[in-house]
Amino acid sequence: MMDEDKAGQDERAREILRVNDRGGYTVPTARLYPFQWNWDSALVAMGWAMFDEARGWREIEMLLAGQWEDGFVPHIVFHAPSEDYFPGPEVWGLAERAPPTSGITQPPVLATAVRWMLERARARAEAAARAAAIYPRLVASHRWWVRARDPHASGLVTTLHPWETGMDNSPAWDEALARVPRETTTPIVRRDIAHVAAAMRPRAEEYERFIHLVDLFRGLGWSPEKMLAESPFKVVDIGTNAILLRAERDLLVLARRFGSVAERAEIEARIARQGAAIGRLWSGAGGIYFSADLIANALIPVSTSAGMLPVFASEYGHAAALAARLRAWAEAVRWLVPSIAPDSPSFEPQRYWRGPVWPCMNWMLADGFGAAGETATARLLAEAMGALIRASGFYEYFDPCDGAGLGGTDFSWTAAVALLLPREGEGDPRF
Ligand code: 9WN
Repeated sequence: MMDEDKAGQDERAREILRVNDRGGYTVPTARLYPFQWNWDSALVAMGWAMFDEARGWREIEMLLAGQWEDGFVPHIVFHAPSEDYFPGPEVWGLAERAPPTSGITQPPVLATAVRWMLERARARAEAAARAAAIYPRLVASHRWWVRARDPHASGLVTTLHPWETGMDNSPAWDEALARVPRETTTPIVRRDIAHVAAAMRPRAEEYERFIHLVDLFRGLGWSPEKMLAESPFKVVDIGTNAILLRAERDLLVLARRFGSVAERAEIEARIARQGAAIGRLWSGAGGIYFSADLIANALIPVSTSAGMLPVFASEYGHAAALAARLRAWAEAVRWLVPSIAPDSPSFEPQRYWRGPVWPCMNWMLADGFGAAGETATARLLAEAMGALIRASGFYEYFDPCDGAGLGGTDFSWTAAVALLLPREGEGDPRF
């Protein structure tokens, strides 16, 4: 990308973040998503930090205002009421919390964002003070993951709702989700399809099963033990596990500065366990990592972009094979990285997590491949993102075949990723 293009794109990206700012937190996009989302905010905080470091820290502090006493970080924090989204706070039965939150989580990118912001800070003293205050919250959050979702210390955490993966209607969840009944006690009032074409969103049947799970967990009082015991949807998501492992490695760096010897030992032990366990998800001949279905007790043989995320976790043993896989995908689609293998029978280039390119994935995979020494692949992913935004705008996701912008417009994490993209000739595709 030429420097002038990049400068213009950056200016527009900054404007989008300012417009989506609701006073200390950033909505992913107006109307479609009118609250603060967990993994969006981690990316958005880094985007803000590129031009307003204090505002970047604020984003994270606001998300953590929704953290529960046991360390859990919810997937949505409902700072202010809105009629534009379903399910709102009353459906979660958590409207009495201050601030109200959802009762499920999302992939934990937060520690990675905090380390990133601390290491690049120009206002070093302020960054150190704010990171020091945030650090114990991250420790509590990572302890929650293991206590609530891996109580037998297998090294892999369990996900109990497709929304927790952030890749809601991925074909990887089809079989596991089919076991979840469609009946709900909460009437379903889809607001999303008033904002975005239904063909770009999950189907009615998926929403019924999503809400069935919310009804069930609400009835269990959001008890982590009961949810883990009773959920009819239980998967080991390769995406969440890779992101958590990366977050643990970043937390360890923070712990060297802000933590105790005991905390460092605790984090190191988790990294050793998780690093060994993630290898069990390698598909072998498939040339990619898979998620696992804990109820069927089997790997899920669906190739998704999440299956490459171990490179983001600094697991480089299969980096060359994963890069080769991406190159094979690039023969079938114009733009990387599609959310599932384009030769899969489930591939739908415009439907949400069943085919489109998502900016958050390009960012994580470009970072991972760059660090793995797969520089050409990393550059390809970064360049695809810049070109898609330039051609179509700051959309939520993009059609990998023709580059069309899809879903929400003026999207916050798309703007953040644009700001994080390297300039032409900067050479280093690691963000
Ligand atoms: C449910 C906010 C979120 C992202 C997710 C994306 C989508 C929500 C929805 O939007 O999910 O959490 O209502 O569809 O799938 O990754 O965090 O941008």
